Order: sequence, then C-alpha cells, then structure tokens
Amino acid sequence: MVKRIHILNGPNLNLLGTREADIYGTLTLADIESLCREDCVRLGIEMSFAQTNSEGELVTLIQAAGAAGAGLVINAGAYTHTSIAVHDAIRAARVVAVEVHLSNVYAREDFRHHSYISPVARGVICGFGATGYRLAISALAEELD
Ligand code: CA2
Repeated sequence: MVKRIHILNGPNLNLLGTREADIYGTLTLADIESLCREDCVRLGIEMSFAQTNSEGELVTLIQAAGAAGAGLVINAGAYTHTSIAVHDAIRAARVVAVEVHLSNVYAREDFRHHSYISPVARGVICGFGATGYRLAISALAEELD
C-alpha cells in the first residue's frame, strides 16, 4: 500500500526565515518543505505540504488527510493552544498524527504549555527546529507500516 503523509502548517509559519530567527531558525518554510520532500522521496512516501493562516482551512486540510488515508505531521502554530476545532478534526479524521513545534514550547510562556492537539496525537516533537519535521516523517514511516 502507498504511504502518504500530509504536512500541515498553521498561522504565521509562512513568515519563517524572515524574522524571529533566534526562536524559529533561519530556514524558510520552502526550505523545510524541500528537506521533507527529500526524506519522503528516499522513503517512498507520497507527501503533500501546506500552510494556512485560517483555522477553518486547517480543519478542511485535516479532513482531506483523513479522506486520503494519510499520516499527518502538524505544526498548528498558535492554534495548537486555542483550537478545539483542530482537536476535533484530528480525532474525527482518525489519522495518525505527529505534533511538531520548531521551538521548545515548554521553555517559553505558560500559555504555550497547553496543547489541544497532544491528546489526539500519536506523539509530539518540539525544540529541534526543522529537524523535528524530519523526525516526525521518520516516525510516521514506521507507524504506517
Ligand atoms: O514552535 C513552533 O513551531 C510554534 O508552533 C510556532 C508558533 C507558536 O505560536 C507556537 O507556540 C509554537 C508561531 C509561529 C509563528 O512563526 C513565526 C515565524 C517567523 C516570524 C514570526 C512568527
């Protein structure tokens, strides 16, 4: 069976590489997409990669991952800490999801310590920058076996 991974990015992640490099690193989102695509090609995984600033569109993209039978790598940005809609969408889609954050959210403000996604994720990776996406792909490649 073909393995598929949908990689979804939430609000403001389109700004990566332009500012706040001390927190989020110097890579752009396009750089991260290229790294992910290299890994997926090597592993024989079909990959899609998207970013949205809209909560509703993120829900629609999660539903699409479920319909495609794909694993999910999700960095929901600030919606991680606020969105019951994203939580419900992941649960309803019955996808295997890995929650990723570039920064170590537990070393930052208290409001970043709670995630609505973690309870519906298979696992969580944070603090390793772009490498976190690659670790998530590697983990999902085994989970989807
Ligand atoms: O560390 C992460 O990956 C976050 O998901 C990033 C979110 C933040 O709200 C989460 O708590 C942790 C914010 C993404 C904003 O990205 C920017 C990139 C460059 C400049 C400004 C914002």
